[in-house]
Amino acid sequence: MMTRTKYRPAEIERKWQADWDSQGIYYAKDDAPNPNYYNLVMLPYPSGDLHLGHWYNYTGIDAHGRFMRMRGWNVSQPMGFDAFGLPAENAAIRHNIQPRTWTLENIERMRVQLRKMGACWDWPRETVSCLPDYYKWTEWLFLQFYQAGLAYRTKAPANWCPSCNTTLANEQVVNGTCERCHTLVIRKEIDQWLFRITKYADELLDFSGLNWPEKTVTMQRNWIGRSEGAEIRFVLRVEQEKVEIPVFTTRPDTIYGVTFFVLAPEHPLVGRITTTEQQKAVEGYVDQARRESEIERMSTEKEKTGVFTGAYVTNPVSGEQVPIWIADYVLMSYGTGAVMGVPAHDQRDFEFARKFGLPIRQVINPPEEEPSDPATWTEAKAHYGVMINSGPFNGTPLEEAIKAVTRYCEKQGIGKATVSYRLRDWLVSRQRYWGAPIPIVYCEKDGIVPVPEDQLPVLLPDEVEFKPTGESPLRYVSEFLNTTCQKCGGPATRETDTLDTFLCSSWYFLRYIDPKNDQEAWSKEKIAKWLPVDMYMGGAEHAVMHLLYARFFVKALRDMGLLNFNEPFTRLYHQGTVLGPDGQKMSKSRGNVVAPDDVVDAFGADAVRGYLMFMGPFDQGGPCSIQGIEGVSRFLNRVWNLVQDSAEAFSGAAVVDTEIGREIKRTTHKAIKRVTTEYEHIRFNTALAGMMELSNALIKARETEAVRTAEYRQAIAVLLKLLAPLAPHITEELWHQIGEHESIHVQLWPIYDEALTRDAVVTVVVQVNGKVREKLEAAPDASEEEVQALAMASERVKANLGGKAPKKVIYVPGKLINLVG
Ligand code: ANZ
Repeated sequence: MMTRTKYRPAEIERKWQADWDSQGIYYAKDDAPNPNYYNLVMLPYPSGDLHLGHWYNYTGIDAHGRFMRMRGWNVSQPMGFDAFGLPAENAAIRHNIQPRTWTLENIERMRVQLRKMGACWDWPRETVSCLPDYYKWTEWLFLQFYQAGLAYRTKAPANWCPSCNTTLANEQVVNGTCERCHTLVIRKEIDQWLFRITKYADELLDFSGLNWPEKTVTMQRNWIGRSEGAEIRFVLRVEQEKVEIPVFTTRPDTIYGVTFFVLAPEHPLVGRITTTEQQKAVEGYVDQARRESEIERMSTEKEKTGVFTGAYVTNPVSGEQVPIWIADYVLMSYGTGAVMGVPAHDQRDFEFARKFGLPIRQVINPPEEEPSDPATWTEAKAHYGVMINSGPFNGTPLEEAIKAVTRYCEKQGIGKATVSYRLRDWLVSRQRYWGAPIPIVYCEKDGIVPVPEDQLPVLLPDEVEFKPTGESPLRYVSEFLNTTCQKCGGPATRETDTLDTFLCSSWYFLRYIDPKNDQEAWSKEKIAKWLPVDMYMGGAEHAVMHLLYARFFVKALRDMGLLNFNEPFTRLYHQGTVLGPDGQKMSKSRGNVVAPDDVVDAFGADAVRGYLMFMGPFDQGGPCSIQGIEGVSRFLNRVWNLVQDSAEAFSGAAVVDTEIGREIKRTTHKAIKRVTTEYEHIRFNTALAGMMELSNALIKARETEAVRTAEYRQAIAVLLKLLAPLAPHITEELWHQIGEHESIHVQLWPIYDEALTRDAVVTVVVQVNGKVREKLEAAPDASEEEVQALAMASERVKANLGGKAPKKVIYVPGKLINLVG
């Protein structure tokens, strides 16, 4: 006989966490007999504290991982730290602490917090990107990209944050400002390293076979921004010399509507073509444009600005001369940096022409419309249509127009069909200390020389001084900087920029599979056992950067022969966002932060986990409420008491084969079916609702004879198993209390009998002309036709109807059928 004890989460949670750790039940073997399931969550940055958002994300992956384990998969759910990056360096500048010390201390604190969640982390696979045994291979990968021609160095304009004193990737510029400090980003030309992601633009647009949120796929598509169109060369003479300026256009069919021409202010020809009279105005404008970010320049809200260069260019198709302007709405980084201005059919050009009094000429007539005077228009007509005012092309129908003009240009040798992408090459160098060193040296004689692989890693020196100079602090560490050239033995200097942390996080999921390998980055055989990742969970904010880079990495490494699959993440899931109790984003300044440590201390990890998953649909998130946590905590207490009070069920002989037992069995199987389906679809909230229903039914049954049936026993065991993925500690404890010796987390998921999930049969009374003649059993949802057929099968009923079909049938579903003869 068990004596009833109180549910004390703190005690049992600590106890079971230690037990699981010591047995290593969550450490996946590579050669388990059951199939492998790679259950991955985006690794955290070691900021020092797990917040409730982390808990939300990690409980979701953990509940899913545990569910899959119990369904027979060999699940690996690794954890690690994306440990290079700016905050550590900023802390170093602010508090005079070595970034490594700051980072490793934070990691230690977070490991403790991660253990408190009771998640099934596969700890032996842990990787920390700032440690030499990891970044050695980041460096090695850089060299592989370099040798494959996918890493190159060039002088190019970079987004530059004047406050952080560093370059930023396009993705790190938010509304024209630095994503970290919100300072306005400017553009600056410096030598930098880039990865040729654009080579994979087309393949990255192919998402076939991936189970990814549609929204993320769309965001990646837009980010890559593939446009089909044509490049057409306009011509001008500069001091007798013929100069050709290509434009990229998606609408060659509008070529007769070109009334002006626009160059990006940074276009290399601007200086050459500008007339003396216009020089001052042009220089002033160029200067001003340099201070603006690309995002600002592209804004559709911004009033159009621009300056006439004094030069004219010839439209190679119509032969017409049009003025050349410069304007900031044309970007140097897209297409060719030059645009043919068609104000009648392009909104930006329309606004520009209106602002500067340039002519607007309609050359496309949308279907079912009459041409009209552009002076009366309030906006451009961007639709496709029949070509008009277009010389020999007049009347070309909409379907033909683009092709016809493109073909003409190709024949004349003045242009060609082409594809343009928004995607730019990935800028990977940072003028920072706290990142993986770029394994390159510069020699006066031999130029760029890669560090030989057997000399990796290039170690980050510990002794550095942090000054926000805009240059990497490594530049001032002479022992690091000065080295010898591997080719000529002469003096050389090391690259002092370090790698963007997005590079470290583009391959960590490969290293998890073989984290201790000191001979190679990974063993291909081991990788083949686990990858691609079966489930990847993380925030939707990573839709373009991390998730695109990781896909690029896998494709590039495949082409280098280092991997043999095409996509890193087969299934992607974005959890929602947990908000403060006031429905606002949690922030210290709002004072609405719910700290996981506090609520875990008060209610236990299981209640917090359960609550987070019960709060609402997992992909939506929502406001967090303490009352909500209390509610789930009460539920767990009810389960605790239910199991403890069921002692009788687990002692003595069970009563078998009673109606009451069968009823419990049906309830149980229905619950298994419902909860299983909900878990399969990552609907933890409704899964938990199903468990609550089952526990309520069992609480009721406890008051009856049912408590002594074998089915009741089974039902309790089932309830614990269903709950185990969400509340791993309490279920483990109760599982042992009911006499089991092996962990509940290595048990198999309960299976249900479909037949038992249907409701029991009901008894239907059969009347003939109002008199009871028969009773029959039918499914409660049986239709009138089915019940009538069953009734007519009875000899008694047939006899009472005189062998005829009834004239009229009255059916009360599940209860009575009256056949009137
Ligand atoms: C003439 C034209 C007529 C255009 C028309 C559009 C409509 P997407 O679809 O985004 O690829 N463009 C080309 N290069 C540009 C640059 N560097 N900066 C700003 N705009 C640029 O856009 C392609 C269109 O954007 C091109 O087609 C060009 O304007 C403009 F009725 O050419 B179009």
